[in-house]
Amino acid sequence: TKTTFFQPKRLPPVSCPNPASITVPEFRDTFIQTLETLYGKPLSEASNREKYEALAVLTRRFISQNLIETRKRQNSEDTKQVFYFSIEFLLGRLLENNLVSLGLRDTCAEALSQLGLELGVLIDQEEDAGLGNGGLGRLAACYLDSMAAMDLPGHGCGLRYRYGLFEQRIIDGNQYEYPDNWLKDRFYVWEYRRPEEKQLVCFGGNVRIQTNGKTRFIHENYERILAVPYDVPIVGYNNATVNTLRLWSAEIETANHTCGLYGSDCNNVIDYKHSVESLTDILYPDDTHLQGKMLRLKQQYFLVSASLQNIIQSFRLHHYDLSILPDKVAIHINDTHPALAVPELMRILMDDCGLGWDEAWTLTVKTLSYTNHTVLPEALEKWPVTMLEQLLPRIYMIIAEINERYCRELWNAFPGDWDRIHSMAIIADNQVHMAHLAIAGSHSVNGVASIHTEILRKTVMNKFYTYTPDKFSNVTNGVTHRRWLLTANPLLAGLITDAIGPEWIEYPCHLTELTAFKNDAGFLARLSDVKATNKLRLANYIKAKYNVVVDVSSIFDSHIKRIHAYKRQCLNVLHIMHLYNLLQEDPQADMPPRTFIFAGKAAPGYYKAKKTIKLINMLADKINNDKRINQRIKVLFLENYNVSHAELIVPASDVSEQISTASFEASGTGNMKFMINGAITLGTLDGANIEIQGAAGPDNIFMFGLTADEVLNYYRHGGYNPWDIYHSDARVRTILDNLINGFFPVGPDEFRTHYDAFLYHGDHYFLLKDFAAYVEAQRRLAGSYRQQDNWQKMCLMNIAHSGWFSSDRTFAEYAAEIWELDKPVPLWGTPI
Ligand code: 4GP
Repeated sequence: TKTTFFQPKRLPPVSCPNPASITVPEFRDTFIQTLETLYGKPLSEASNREKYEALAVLTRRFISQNLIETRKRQNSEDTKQVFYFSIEFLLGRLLENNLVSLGLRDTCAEALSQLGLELGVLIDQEEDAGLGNGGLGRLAACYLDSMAAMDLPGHGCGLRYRYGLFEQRIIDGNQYEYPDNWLKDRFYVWEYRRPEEKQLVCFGGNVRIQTNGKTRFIHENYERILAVPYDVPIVGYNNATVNTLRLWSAEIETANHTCGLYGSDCNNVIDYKHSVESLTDILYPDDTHLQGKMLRLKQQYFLVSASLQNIIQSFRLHHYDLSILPDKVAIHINDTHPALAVPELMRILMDDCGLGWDEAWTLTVKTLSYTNHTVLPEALEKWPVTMLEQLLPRIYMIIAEINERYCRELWNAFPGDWDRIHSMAIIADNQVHMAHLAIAGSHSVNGVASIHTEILRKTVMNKFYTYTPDKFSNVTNGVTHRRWLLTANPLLAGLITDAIGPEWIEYPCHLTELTAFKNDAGFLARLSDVKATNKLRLANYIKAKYNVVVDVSSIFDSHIKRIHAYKRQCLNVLHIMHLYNLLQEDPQADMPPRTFIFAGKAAPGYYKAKKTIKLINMLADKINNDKRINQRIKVLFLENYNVSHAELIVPASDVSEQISTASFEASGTGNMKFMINGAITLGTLDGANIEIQGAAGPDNIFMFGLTADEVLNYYRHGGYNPWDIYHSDARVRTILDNLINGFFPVGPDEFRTHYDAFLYHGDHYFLLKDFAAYVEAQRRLAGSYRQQDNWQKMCLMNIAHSGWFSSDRTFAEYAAEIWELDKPVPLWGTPI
């Protein structure tokens, strides 16, 4: 099966005051002026960090004008706008991306080189904005890029965390978490603080019901926290569009908190200030204790309340008639974290705007839509009723009323079916089920890959699907090919443009034109050269940072993502241990050299994931220091995985490990980044891997292992017996014994959790069950790598069919089918 694209309609060109018309000398001189103005020192005395900031400020000048124009245009056109609510936005660095979008990268590089400076060095001065954790947050960032590039009026709404997730350091093989002080106590060049657009968010207190005349709910005695927005401009590629990511920061409302209020002890005010500001200190506060849980809930409400108040105020500036709200505004709930948008929008429409329940409910549902990103039960959020009652009394009243009405509706549809109603209720067993709230309060619910949506329909959300099938749809994820190919892999981007012209940058479906080169030996050789150069770049980084020399002719096999049992980094480890044992037995064994690259963070409270990091590092130590082996295999764990590291690793990888237990990975997006960069997927039939296989063709991917149906079927029948495999497969027996028999120079209990999980807890993620198939797939892959002509052809076919996985396509689907934006967007059919 092959990709079939419906060619997108060409959209009318947007007139763009072209910053690219600036000449190199002008750029150079303006850069020097900017630096001198900022720091009052000559270039010769400035640090690299100062030079970076000057360059970023100069770049921002080009952006600001377009930002002003875009705001003006979007307001005057009065078209429908999207607001994407997300607790995470994993932006990464912005300088290079912005230069590329503005068409300034080459001018800038040339201007700097005339000053004896290297653009790359200054780019490396920028911290990653680590305002996210994983796939969901990076996806949100990709969508922002696509919205701006497609000139869609869409904005992100999030929180401005003072600290990112954490900075991971590996010490003696263990993960240690350090504060990710991404702001470095300096100014963040890319943001505009807008205190005049502040909002007040209220917590605690009580609700007084006034019943004389119309019933009114008066929230009183609450704590007021100021939400101050910081706008990060999101620059469209080669158009004049600049959208915004609005990040809210918590501040004390100084007018009401003078020293006097606390007697003469001013320190109390300072303490209070710190406690208020700590609301937006960190992403995902530790929720293993009550205080942390409360903080998370507070953050979620802070995000939705500030954003919604802001949106409704802006709407009312231009419209009297609230009934057209869904024609002008679409609000998207990215996973359940912003699900309090449902009751908060109800509150605003009723208490602040004076609408009745029914009208407010109709508008709320029409305005909101919701995406689910995971089927992991622990991620489906629930909040204790008491916590909501205490922290958000008015919001809780509204949720209770929504629940009451929803259950009544269900009773009418399924009279007497208490079990069903209980399992669908928004409030049950003293808990508020956020996914249920999001489903009830949205007009659209979607999964993020075909198989994921099927699983939602058939199992996790089956009862909701049965009740309201029309709400459910699939929108397979995508990634921005502009960051992940054009910016991160300029050599490959250049090669592609030389071959098929630059249209693919705005219309990635044009990448299919590359198939014409699949038998062009010269082109395939150039493709191979590009990969070799990228591998060398990564090898140099590894040498400089870890003092490990890797063989650039080896297969670079990368497994980079959050560390989680279902993502099965351990399956990869088992295979490497197996190769090690093979080479011990037969040092001449015929296999191409391999470099196994791991990177990823483990959640701080996730013991087993942290032990997995230790296991990988112990294995790396053992192999990399074994002279008999280390010319054949190397293992690396690259610390502090983030967007910038991915931008270095992905273009340099030959193989993309996507080996989650089938049915667990909702979609995956790393798989798409690798595909776009011509790495070959080694994967299970899970998430978007299935669609990648459909697009690239089965000959251009290595798939193995249980299907999702098989996995789910095992669960229905109580799992399987891992001891059968332990006893029947000597390879497995040896490796598992190695975990506890002193093979690693650690105590016997170091990896006991893993050993026990395999053998005594039923191997929940089916690693042993999939082991033989994985080893075989690895063997086939290694064989293929030796046929370099064919391998390069496979790489090419992946790149050629990766356009469908651009977030431009995904976004077009959301825009047309879920948000019903006014602007026509190109739709591309399906990849299979
Ligand atoms: C992730 C999913 O695990 C991943 O499969 C998916 O590609 C991504 O969302 C974007 O849809 N989920 C999360 C999360 O990041 O926190 O649940």
